[in-house]
Amino acid sequence: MKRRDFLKGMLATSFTVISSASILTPLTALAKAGAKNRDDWLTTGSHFGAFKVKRKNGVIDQVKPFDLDKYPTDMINGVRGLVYNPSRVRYPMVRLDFLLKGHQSDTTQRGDFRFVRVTWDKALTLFKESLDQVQTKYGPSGLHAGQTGWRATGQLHSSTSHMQRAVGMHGNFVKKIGDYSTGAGQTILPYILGSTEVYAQGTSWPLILDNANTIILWANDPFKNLQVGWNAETHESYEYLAQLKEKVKQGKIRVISIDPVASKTQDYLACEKIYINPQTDVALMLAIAHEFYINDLHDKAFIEGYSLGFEQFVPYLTGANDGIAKTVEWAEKITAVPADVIRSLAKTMVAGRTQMLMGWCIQRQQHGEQPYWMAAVLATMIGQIGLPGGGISYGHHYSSIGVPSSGAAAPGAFPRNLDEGQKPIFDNHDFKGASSTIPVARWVDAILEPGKVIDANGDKVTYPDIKMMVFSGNNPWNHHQDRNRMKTAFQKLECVVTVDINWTATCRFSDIVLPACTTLERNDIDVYGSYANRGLLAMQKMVEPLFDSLSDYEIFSRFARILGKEKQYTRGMTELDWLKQLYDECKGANEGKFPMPDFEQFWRDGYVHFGEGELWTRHADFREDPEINPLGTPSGMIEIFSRKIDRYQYDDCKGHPIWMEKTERSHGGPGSDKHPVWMQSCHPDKRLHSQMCESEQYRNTYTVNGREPVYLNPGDAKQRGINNGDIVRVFNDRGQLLAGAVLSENYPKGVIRIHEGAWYGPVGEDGSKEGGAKVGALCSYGDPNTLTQDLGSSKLAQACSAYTCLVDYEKFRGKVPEVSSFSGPVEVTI
Ligand SMILES: Nc1nc2c(c(=O)[nH]1)N[C@H]1C(S)=C(S)[C@@H](COP(=O)(O)OP(=O)(O)OC[C@H]3O[C@@H](n4cnc5c(=O)[nH]c(N)nc54)[C@H](O)[C@@H]3O)O[C@H]1N2
Ligand SMILES: Nc1nc2c(c(=O)[nH]1)N[C@H]1C(S)=C(S)[C@@H](COP(=O)(O)OP(=O)(O)OC[C@H]3O[C@@H](n4cnc5c(=O)[nH]c(N)nc54)[C@H](O)[C@@H]3O)O[C@H]1N2
Ligand SMILES: [Mo]
Repeated sequence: MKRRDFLKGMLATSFTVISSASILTPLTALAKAGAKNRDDWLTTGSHFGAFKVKRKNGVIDQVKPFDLDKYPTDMINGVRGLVYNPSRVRYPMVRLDFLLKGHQSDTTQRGDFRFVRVTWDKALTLFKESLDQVQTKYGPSGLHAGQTGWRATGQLHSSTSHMQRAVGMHGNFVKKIGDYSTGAGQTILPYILGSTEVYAQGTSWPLILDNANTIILWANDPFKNLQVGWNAETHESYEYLAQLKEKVKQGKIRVISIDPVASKTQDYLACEKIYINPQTDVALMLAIAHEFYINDLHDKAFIEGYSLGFEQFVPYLTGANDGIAKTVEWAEKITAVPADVIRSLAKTMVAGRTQMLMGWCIQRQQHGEQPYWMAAVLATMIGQIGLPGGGISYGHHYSSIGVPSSGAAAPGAFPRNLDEGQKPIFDNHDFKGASSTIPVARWVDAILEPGKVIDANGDKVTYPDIKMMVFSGNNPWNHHQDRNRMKTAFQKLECVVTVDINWTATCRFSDIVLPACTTLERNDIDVYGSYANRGLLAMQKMVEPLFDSLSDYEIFSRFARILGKEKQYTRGMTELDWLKQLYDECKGANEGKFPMPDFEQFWRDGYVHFGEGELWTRHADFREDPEINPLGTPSGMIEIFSRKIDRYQYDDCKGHPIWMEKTERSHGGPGSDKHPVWMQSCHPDKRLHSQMCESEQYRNTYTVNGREPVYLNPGDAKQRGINNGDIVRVFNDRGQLLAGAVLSENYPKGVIRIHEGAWYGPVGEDGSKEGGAKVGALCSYGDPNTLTQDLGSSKLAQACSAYTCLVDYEKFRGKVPEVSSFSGPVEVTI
């Protein structure tokens, strides 16, 4: 849309623009809004860690780590800014044209950021009426409320559960399967190793440290990624990483990191590194397997006793069936790992006890199933699966996996589904032939191509015709790929509702925006220590909800009241009733094993500690007796060849792992003649996805010229005339963004990094927020998903492939627009 058309649109209705600058109230004024007077230290928890807070004059003043957290993350310095920041949603708001025309609104205006403040009653009534329209006109296949995400910690206020229970009381809706994190991995591994593996507890760190001779960190940066956890973190893994660092120093354990970039973990451990061309790991793995095979280094007894299908795989390895032997020389050409290095790596891996620790990033790419499968084949050939300090793990970089679990029962949560016997108002299960569940990363495809039939994990999925979406506790305009494609898709939606704390880009592209409060503005409980399940934490309310924001429980209790179902929704219980009940149930389940005081005592103490856990080796039982303790695969064995997958007859996921070229690959691969640079959008060092980006002062500690950093190879940057601190335009045929240059030798030639979670802030050619609605608009802050590819990993998992992405970049020489991401909407009145 041209600026002129905008003005025309603006003249068509009469409203006033309230300066968007008015959103930027001074911090102290914000802080005082709705604060209460209690000045003692209180406990609470977050993905960033458990911590304590002291208030002064009813305002959050100081934050310090929880007593038991010996390795707090730097991000704790950003916690205060989660509450007090200019990006908060202050009031329920409705997009201008939606308020005027409802489901007949001009959806090309969606994203122009013009919103009108309304009351809670008005907003929730509009929400309900929209659901009525969609259920009446289209039925449940017209509504998708199934996306999930990283919400905040807390078992009671878990926001997606509230939204889904309440919306579920109105009617049925489309849901998702899988997640963005491990979509390819969690789909392939049940066929190979019998469970998702990615979310399973792993071999205890002390056993790894005592028994491993070599640790392979494959696409893995635990030192960065263990800073956050699914529950309230207490960072116990860092104690083990410190011990590992010492062992590396003493030469007792070799750690070899295989990664295209120099990671934070490499730097911390001072370990060995092998550079590999991005997206080529399967070729390296095949060459290692080939090396094992031709030198007779593989464990034939283990392969024979614990796996199936090696003999179908060997002809591919040797080239007997395709004419290409997967030799070290063959792999060197693809991976840039020298043949000698591969030979010596293969020898090292069978020389002693070798623990492979896989990161998740290499399965968020096209054919992401293959490296995970092939890594399992390598571990099988080495023959150490089930031994302490040997075998393979797919999770030691995540949420304290590998820290021995206490074994205590964890608390339950607020129910996501309807209670037994409850029925929705629109009790309709007719999805009109479409699937009621779709792969998590394929919803934008569905909006664009309703009715299309795709393959997914041995089944057919028929895309529903989605007309309305509801989001809470997730940020799809962060997590999904290819912004401009999303924009086109969103123009097809009649209504989008988002519940969030902040004016994220998802709110910007919504019609109804409802303000939730932060965890610090409500009471809750959660586990601390994530997978270690070390204890139970009281998450004590620090201040009253700011502005018009409400807790998720309160928002959806009010919504249920409008549906005439408040009692059904709340079961007649208050926030405190629920907390007490969740606590008492947990206490009951732990009776006699893990003593817990009564609720009041627990609340005063701030936590209850469950104690240490027992050491454990993954797959030890299977190793001990594969017949009594079979894996969950069809055969009960490790499946090097999967008959089941083979029968699907997919061209992009065959019966055994193979190397396949990507649609986009740097270093001479497809597409690199046009856009030569691989962009990795790894998980941020200073955020949890998009969360914490709103924490303004903390963000200012790492931004460059107010933009998200783009990490560049110094040689590549110099060739383009770029210096540290310059504003860079990164682009491809899918989109364009601005980011701030950081030159670093950690990034090799042809590789750049922009961390995911950078807030999307599109602006028009005139730099206006309104112009951000246009397809192709420039992102003023640096969201890498402006550039990524929206492509299923394969017909098997259909998972997110964000890392199959080529770009180019140049010094930005135009008029630099203001960052539009953080200052909220253009508030208008009618
Ligand atoms: N390019 C690229 N894209 C990626 C990835 C990548 O590596 N590269 N990684 C993918 C992965 S692994 C993941 S897990 C996803 C993450 O994607 P998401 O889980 O969607 O990301 P978050 O930023 O954590 O979004 C959580 C949202 O919930 C809101 N929220 C927090 N607490 C509350 C609450 O109490 N109530 C309500 N109502 N809302 C709340 C936050 O403000 C935030 O907007 O991103 C995926 N996308
Ligand atoms: N600080 C912080 N920690 C987090 C999160 C966060 O947002 N912030 N998010 C959490 C979540 S939801 C998830 S899913 C996990 C994500 O965990 P991962 O997906 O494992 O994490 P990443 O840091 O994205 O990537 C890990 C490493 O993989 C490397 N890599 C990328 N592509 C390739 C490749 O083709 N080959 C090889 N060999 N290496 C490659 C990267 O250079 C990087 O060093 O992290 C969790 N931990
Ligand atoms: Mo994730």
